[in-house]
Amino acid sequence: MARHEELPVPIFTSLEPVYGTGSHLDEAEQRFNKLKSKFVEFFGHPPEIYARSPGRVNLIGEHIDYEGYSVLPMAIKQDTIVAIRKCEGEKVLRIANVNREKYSMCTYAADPDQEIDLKNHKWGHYFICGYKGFYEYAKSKGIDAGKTVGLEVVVDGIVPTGSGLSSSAAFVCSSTIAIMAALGANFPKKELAQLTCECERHIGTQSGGMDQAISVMAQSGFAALIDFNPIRSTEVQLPAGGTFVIAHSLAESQKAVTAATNYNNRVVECRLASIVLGIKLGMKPEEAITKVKTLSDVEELCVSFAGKSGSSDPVVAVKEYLKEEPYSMEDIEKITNAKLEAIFANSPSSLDVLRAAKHFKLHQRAAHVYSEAKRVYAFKDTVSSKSSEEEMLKKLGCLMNESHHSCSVLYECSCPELEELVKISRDNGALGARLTGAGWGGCAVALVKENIVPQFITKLKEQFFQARIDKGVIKKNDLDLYIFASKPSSGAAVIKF
Ligand code: NG1
Ligand code: MG
Repeated sequence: MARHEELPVPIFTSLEPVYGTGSHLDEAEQRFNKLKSKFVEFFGHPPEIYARSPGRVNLIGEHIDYEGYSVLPMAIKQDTIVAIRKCEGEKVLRIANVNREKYSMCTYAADPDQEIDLKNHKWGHYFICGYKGFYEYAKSKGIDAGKTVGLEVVVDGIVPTGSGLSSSAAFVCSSTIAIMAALGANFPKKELAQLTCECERHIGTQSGGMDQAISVMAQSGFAALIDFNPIRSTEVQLPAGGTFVIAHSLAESQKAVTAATNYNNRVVECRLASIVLGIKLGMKPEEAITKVKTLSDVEELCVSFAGKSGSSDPVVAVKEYLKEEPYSMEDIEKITNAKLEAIFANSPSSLDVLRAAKHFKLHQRAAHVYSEAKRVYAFKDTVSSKSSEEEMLKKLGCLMNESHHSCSVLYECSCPELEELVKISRDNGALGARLTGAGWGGCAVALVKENIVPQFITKLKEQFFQARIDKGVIKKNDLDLYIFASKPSSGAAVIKF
């Protein structure tokens, strides 16, 4: 039997297979009805087909997907739904949103080769990522995508934006799948995961592939271990007695805007750390510069070095060969024998990083990546071990706490609000709590025993959110958008009523 990721995106004729039954289904039905009536209101006729793709919470494995290491997220119920219709006449893409006040209609030419105007950020750009991605993929596979046609689109996203829950991937994946369905194609899920990851990079972040992979491939009831190169997803059954509670720090992280100093900066630091490690461990500088792209590329060298001291831990090589003090650009150029600007000449977003950076913390970033990669496997091994549920939950909580500490101290991607939220979570009985997603704002995720979830949520509302309600940062009625328990939800789907 084919693995599920080899199969195409499922096409359903009702909402039940996606949203289950009960209040969830009722809510979904209302949203789809509203989406359809907005479509009629904007374009004068109903859509042909719908697509949906969920956000995700990463349980462990932060900032390591782009270094080639496996991660362990689960899909959440919040998703983006897209209604679409081809229009043969005008070659225009009209992208509207049910929330017209916040997101006004964006119009683009129906041209797959158009460049995205990064200096002028618009919400519709994420749709264009998917649009370009669809045609790039079709071209690379020799699939005839037919003549380009105009598209009418309405979007409704309920994954909170800038929250580390991957509203962007939910939007890019649902858009790509809607385009694919409207044009009568259907690609295997793992190909879609790869192509949506690549096409989201048109927005200017050098992202890894975690978000798109889980959004496309998630299976209801399971978290997933996602491996890269090639992309693969393995279901992970979480212990029934634990619940993951997601809470928003209310600091919004605008990744597309802060890329040069935050996200892309870390990607560049990891690349430099891997090149320097490669050279210190015997590679010629030119060889390291051309061949080494990620820390996983030099892991074997690191491990064989560590082996001499009886260890198998690549962090041993990091301690030996990367100094703790930040590197200046000149420090690194002495080692690489090349200008950093030349090394990154083909990557405009990396050149932005070089211009913005004062120094590079190679030791800390590499130590985080190698240790976090190990924690992912420890997490996976713990849930599949024979330990009692009590012990299992305790161990998972510890791993989450260690992950947070590493993100906060070594990777420096936390912020005061996240630190406060994580502390309050632990003080109120969380077995573990950590920032989730890219960080610098957004959400924390806490592992909480099932039987204390309601009181845990009440305590967080009192101790973290109440002061923010008093200051008018959020409205009391919206609280459930900012703190909620989450079960593993299902992945992307096409819906044709
Ligand atoms: P968020 O910020 O949650 O969308 C980002 C990246 C992931 C991963 C995490 C950090 C994108 C689309 N996603 O997630 O690939 O690197 O940060 O673990 O950039
Ligand atoms: Mg994102």
